[in-house]
Amino acid sequence: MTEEGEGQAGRCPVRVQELPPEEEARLVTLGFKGYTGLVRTQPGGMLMKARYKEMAPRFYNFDFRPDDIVVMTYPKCGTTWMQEILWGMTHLDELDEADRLAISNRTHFIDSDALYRLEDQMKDRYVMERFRSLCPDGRPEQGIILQSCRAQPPHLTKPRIIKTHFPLSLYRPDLLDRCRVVYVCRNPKDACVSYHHHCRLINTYRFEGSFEAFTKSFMAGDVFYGRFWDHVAPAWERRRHPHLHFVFYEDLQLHGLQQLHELGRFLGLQLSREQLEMVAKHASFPQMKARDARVPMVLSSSTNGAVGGFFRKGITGDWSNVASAELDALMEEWVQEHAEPLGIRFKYAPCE
Ligand code: PPS
Repeated sequence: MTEEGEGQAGRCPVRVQELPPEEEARLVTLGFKGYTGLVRTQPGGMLMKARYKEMAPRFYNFDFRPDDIVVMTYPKCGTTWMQEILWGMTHLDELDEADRLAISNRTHFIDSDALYRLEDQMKDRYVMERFRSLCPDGRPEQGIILQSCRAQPPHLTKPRIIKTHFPLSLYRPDLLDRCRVVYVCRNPKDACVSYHHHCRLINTYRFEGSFEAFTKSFMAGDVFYGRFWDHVAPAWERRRHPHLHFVFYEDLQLHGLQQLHELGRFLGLQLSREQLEMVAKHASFPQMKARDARVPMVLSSSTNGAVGGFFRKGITGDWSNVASAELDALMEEWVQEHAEPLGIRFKYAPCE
């Protein structure tokens, strides 16, 4: 099998094991109706679709380029917002293009090749057109997005903006020496509320249980991408690496322009205040939500429209609207147990 990054690629040490049928059945009973054919990784403890097993070496050894910008997040922590900010910063002269092409098609969500069924991916007209034109000899089963991303001509185009929810531990340890990574983190309470909504929305997960059952599964790492802390901790520990920029969703909301200024500096871009304001407006929640209504993102999996949309509320503190006092106490204990040793202090209110 040809692996990404041949030549310099190392052996892929990621171990991938099928979830025992009784464990899958337990999760289905809790309400995760779409949880069939799952695997768990070591390291990372990541829960994923079985397709990941054959693809793991391609992700691990993916050939990142020095000018790539990788957006890495645990799900629902502000990925799409950051994708739009980064795309805006690197396409200041062509922001209108966002009205023609959804953000999912202006960037590369490489996990898609493990997360979604091939037949669902092949229904996405834009994705397939891009794949056929960039990779005329490509074989879809070897990863449509991975191959399209790899085939994007270097030097002729802007930097690739690559979205991934896979944690650092599932990539080669020298990832940060090879490209820049923007890591976005959100307080786990609001991330959990947002993830609950997402799992009801997307049919890959098809969650039909209670919020309480979801929250307990979230804390146990029995949701796609596994435990929140296994994802956040490795990035947090490397936050001083010159190629890693660690951002909190809440800070983006509270100190938007300051955060964009620091992000621009990290990327080596000289952006004026007017340009930063332009990007902030371009990536604001109302603009992104309205744009999505005109040019919808294709999520490569059918959605349950009755549940609402992807751009839900975009606020900090929604947890307090939905969690009972008992559930909050449970979550708070769990947060303190893990956040304190790391020295992370999360913000839970819109104006802390
Ligand atoms: S995903 O599916 O994991 O890629 O989702 P992700 O993009 O990480 O997170 C989705 C949540 O981010 C909110 N969002 C925003 N908040 C503020 N400003 C902007 N521009 C913005 N864009 C997206 C989105 O509404 C989801 O949060 P919730 O709390 O569900 O509204």
